[in-house]
Amino acid sequence: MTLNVGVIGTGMIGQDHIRRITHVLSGARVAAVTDVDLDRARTVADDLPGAVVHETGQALIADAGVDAVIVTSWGPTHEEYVLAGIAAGKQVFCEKPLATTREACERIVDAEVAAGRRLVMVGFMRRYDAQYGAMKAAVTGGAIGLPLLMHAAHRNPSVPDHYTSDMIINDSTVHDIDVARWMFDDEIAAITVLKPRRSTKAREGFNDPLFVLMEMASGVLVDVEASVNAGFGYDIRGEVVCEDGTVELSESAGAIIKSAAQFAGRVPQSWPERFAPAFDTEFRAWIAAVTAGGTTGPSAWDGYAATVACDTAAAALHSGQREPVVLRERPDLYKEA
Ligand code: NAD
Ligand code: ISE
Repeated sequence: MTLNVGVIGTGMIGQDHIRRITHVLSGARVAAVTDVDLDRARTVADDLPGAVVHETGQALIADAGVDAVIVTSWGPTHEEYVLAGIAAGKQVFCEKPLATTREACERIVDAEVAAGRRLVMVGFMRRYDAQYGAMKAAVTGGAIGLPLLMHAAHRNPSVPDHYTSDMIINDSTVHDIDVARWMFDDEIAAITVLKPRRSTKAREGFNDPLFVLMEMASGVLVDVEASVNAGFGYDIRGEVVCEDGTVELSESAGAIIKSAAQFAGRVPQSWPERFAPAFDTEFRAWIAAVTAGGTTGPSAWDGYAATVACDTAAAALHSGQREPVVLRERPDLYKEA
């Protein structure tokens, strides 16, 4: 069976997901697309045999020829499309963030709980990265003892001029927040954000880098250096310190060359380069789960918890204080079996 998917938002990542579904993976085809910029949607559809262009996301979701929906539009539009997908009883893959406010995420969680089954997967693709997977296996395997700390860095080479300090948190660090919750199977209890010396590459008033300190409910501490003007590349670091050992993300997915008393390897230059295999694995898992009649991976609860943590981190950035993360009670639908 081929799964017919509709894609809402044919910008950068929408086009990349369309490419992987069309040319890399099997089991699904892009049957419909839409974008508020209809010319862009039409241009993308030109390369997709048989794909319909809809004038709105709502029309795409209502299309009987669309079995499942991928939401890759601008973050503030996600809520509307995810809710419409749930109302139509269709499986939805939503790129991060699930929604941009706590209240919007709660409306999605409430709608899914009322539907009585999971219909939403959120695009936290690091959970599908081979290195993070190996790290989690080492942490949960027990051979290196109880986890105590995690050190992480999320370095972007550069960002557009409109980027703000809050976006370092809710656009970038949101992935580290999800990794922390997933790695330790725990919620974040409190967040403090410190402002190191400002990079001279950051414009006036823009705090870059940030140092985000998360306290997990278990007491594990997770620190993240989040920076967006690293220049040299897209550098994702992570090390979990346990009682009897440590586990660290590899230096490079490629070869390390030793020559003339030096060693060198490639630093990825972008998130699509660093995480391409993870995105492929993520979509392979989603297509298989939806074809089998369900979903998988990061849930609407995970999307909600990440958005609340981002709001809390932004509050901590502005208050300079340690801020508690306050979540509502987790519905049974999201309790692990
Ligand atoms: P983009 O600006 O390149 O594309 C967004 C598209 O959405 C544009 O084509 C825009 O016209 C369209 N759009 C805006 N409002 C719309 C509406 N109401 N209805 C339909 N289409 C609408 O942005 P992007 O970089 O592709 O990011 C899209 C989403 O993917 C964001 O939520 C972003 O956070 C997420 N993202 C995730 C990752 C990741 O690593 N998982 C990486 C990049 C982006
Ligand atoms: C981008 O939107 C992503 O989600 C990337 O994974 C992240 O590393 C980058 O900082 C964001 O801008």
